[in-house]
Amino acid sequence: MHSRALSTACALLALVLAACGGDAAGDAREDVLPLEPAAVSGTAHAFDLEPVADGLNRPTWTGTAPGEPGVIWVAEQPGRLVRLLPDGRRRVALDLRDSIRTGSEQGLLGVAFHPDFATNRRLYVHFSDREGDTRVVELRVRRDGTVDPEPRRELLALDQPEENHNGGQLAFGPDGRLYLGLGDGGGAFDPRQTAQDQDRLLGKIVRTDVDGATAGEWEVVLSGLRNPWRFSFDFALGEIWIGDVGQDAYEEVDRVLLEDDEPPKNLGWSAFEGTERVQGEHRLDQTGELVWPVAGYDHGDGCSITGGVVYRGTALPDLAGRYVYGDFCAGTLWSLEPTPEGRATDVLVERAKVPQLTHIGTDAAGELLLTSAGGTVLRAVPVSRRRASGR
Ligand SMILES: [Ca+2]
Repeated sequence: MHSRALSTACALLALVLAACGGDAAGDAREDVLPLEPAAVSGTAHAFDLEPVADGLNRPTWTGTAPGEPGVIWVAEQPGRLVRLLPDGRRRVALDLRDSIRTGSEQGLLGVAFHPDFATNRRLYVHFSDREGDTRVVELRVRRDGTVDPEPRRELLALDQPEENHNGGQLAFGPDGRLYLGLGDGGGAFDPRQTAQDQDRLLGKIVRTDVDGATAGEWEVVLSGLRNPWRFSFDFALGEIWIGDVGQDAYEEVDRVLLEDDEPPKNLGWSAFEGTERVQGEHRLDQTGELVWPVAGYDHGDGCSITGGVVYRGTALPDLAGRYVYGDFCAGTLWSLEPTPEGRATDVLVERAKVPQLTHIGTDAAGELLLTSAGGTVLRAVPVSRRRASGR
């Protein structure tokens, strides 16, 4: 009786252990039920689009510098930074074309101004060098608005094994650190298994303290990313929103609370694409909490997500507090409502479209600026009363 009870207990324990994972490294969360991403619940017409500039050469990013609200900066993929002045003129502020290789996913990919730019004039750029490897450098903007092309500092030089999945976004977080999104190194299905490897920067969101003694040392903040082309911070809630570009099936919106006292959270790739287990030998690292996408769409609705921003402007009341994102291929734009539980609901398809959408940013007032690789920058503006009423 006693021994039967013991053997039953052992059998149960064996089952539990089996469920906990086959090997010592463990796949302890293999059987965890994914949280389902929010699905589209309707359509909306929260804004129209108005041209800001056209004729640009494959623009990848648009933004403004602290202390200079009237000037819009645009990054062109082949390596120029262009300033759009309030009077309509445009000026080339920086030309790195001789230092950059441009491919479908290579080139000038990210730009960030130091939070104290108004006084220190420091600018950071992320690009693919002539060998196609990742570089992040610090530059200085002169008083006349041009940029000294000679880097003050190089903050990152990282080998890129393939042309694709170089990440892109460069942005300062609520903690004043400089954050960078890096893809898994490219190819298909993360062939080098980098995204789950905590010892590599590829397939991660990483950060460095540009103002400290450790500038240029990059710390992994989030792991398990495939190609975080665009991400942004919601400073109001201390969260990061990421558009992680999918493989064959699913484009992800990821929403993560930044918690410095926790190990880097794990967004799942390449063990998971969306909520689906990737077939084959794709290890899931056990270090950090596994985070499921809060929304997304399959390849019937697009092919490559462009992560956006939580709207904190004032001109578009229907978008207040909502996260806006889109798809590069379909040009579709969506918005969703963040829930207090850290998830998402009320996903709406917008009427406006931006084909070849590379970036959704904001101007100094928090209003949306949308960038198309086709050469245009657009502003989201209130729906005109005439059109809204159908007259
Ligand atoms: Ca994921």
